[in-house]
Amino acid sequence: MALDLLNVSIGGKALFTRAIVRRPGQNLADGLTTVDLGQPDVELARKQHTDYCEALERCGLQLFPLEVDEAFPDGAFVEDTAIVTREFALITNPGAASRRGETLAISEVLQTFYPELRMLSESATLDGGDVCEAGRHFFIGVSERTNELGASELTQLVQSFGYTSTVVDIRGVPGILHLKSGIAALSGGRLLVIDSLAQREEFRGWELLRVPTGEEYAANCIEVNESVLVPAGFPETEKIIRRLNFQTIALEMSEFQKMDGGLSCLSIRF
Ligand code: CIR
Repeated sequence: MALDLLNVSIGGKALFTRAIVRRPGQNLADGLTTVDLGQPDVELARKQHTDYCEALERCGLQLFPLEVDEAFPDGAFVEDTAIVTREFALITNPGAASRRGETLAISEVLQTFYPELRMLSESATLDGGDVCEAGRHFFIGVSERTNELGASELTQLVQSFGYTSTVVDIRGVPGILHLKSGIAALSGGRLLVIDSLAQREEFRGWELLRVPTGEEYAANCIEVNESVLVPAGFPETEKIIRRLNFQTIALEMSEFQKMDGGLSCLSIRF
């Protein structure tokens, strides 16, 4: 009998079974970035991406790799193009004009799993990096990429499926491109947060784990089934996560960090 891969859970926690990924193209360095860390080395980025994919496989995920498309230098950051839950898949309108066309390839894969793909209205923008799913709650960032209309349309969609949600305006928070550059949800109602978001009203009532100063990049980590993938080189944050009895997998991310990318943005997990 075929296993219903969209509905696997252990102890009530939904497990991911699949991930969509896309290797970085030769022109990765032509992508958008706000940081000044130098040009990425494409061969090293590809090695780091291979290690990332292997880690997802070790966590039990089946990979669905998209073809590299040199028309989209930011194409490896697939997370921004769709919001996928057990109940629905929404194709986003990425906030950067150069990234708009990335959604086509994602739609083609997702329509094989979801009979109907949800869409935003034309003037709504939304990047997946601004969407943080924490159990049955969504934090939705308004940022330089996600506009208020995008956040509001996603709010209506998630609420129609019984999720709760909070909009978090991160415009003006220094050093973060997306909401998930500064927070990560861990099971058990915990949020890993950078200092500049820790005092925000929107997170009251959640157990906050503060990312130590100097390790802010490590706020972008991802819980995948029994493990938490963390960027290598941020030992204090890794210790905080291990103390909660998670097993961690540390991955080198230097070349993606140069392009404003983190662990969450390299896959769509569902
Ligand atoms: C961009 O600026 O759009 C890409 N260079 C990086 C996107 C990172 N996405 C993410 O964190 N979700």
